[in-house]
Amino acid sequence: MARTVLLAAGGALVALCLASVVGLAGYYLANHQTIDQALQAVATPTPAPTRPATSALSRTPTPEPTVTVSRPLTASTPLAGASPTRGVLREQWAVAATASSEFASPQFSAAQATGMPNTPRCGDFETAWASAKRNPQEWLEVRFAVPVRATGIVIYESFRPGRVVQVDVREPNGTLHTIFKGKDPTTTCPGQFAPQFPPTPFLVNAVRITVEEPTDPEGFAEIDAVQLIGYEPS
Ligand SMILES: [Ca+2]
Repeated sequence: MARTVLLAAGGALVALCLASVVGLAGYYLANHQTIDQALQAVATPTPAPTRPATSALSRTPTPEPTVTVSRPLTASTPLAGASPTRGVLREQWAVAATASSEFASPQFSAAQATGMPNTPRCGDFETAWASAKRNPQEWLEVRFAVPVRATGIVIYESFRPGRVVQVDVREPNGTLHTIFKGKDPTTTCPGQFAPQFPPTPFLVNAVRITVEEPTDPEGFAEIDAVQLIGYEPS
């Protein structure tokens, strides 16, 4: 009888211990689940309020104030496979300029077409050359520091593009040679008109660009910068 009682008491004790373990485990899991949920809530930030779509759609698109170089060659880069006698391919910006007329000075003067492009975007900006009013044709002539055998010209048109009708290159001795005459295909603004041609058999240190200026009220063609590409004799 006493043995039976002892066995029953032992069984009850074991059951009590098991119940305690199960209870503690449940408490532990329940609390850890809560902690995990709390950690997850901290790690996941509350999403920012979504702006109404109309706020973006109602904005007027603004052109990017960038000027893309159509031929990303760097100055003094040897041309792969070229004959050494051709020298080094150079890209250079104008260092001086004159024009048939200037809308104003120093704003809109010929000098505004020297150096790198600096007109922020398409538009009537004083950082580009603009001719005076109502002349059917006007010209801009830019000069470069290093005479080269020219093989390309990049004309940065920053307002009313597509009006170049002729491009001439000038030898250091003053002789002019026409390398383009026709319809400027540039339609984007700002845009680049970039005639390319075989290396000239003479050195070039200046470029003359002729533009047509219709007598309509649309405004003037404006040129922001001019780049000369060619081989500097070694
Ligand atoms: Ca400029």
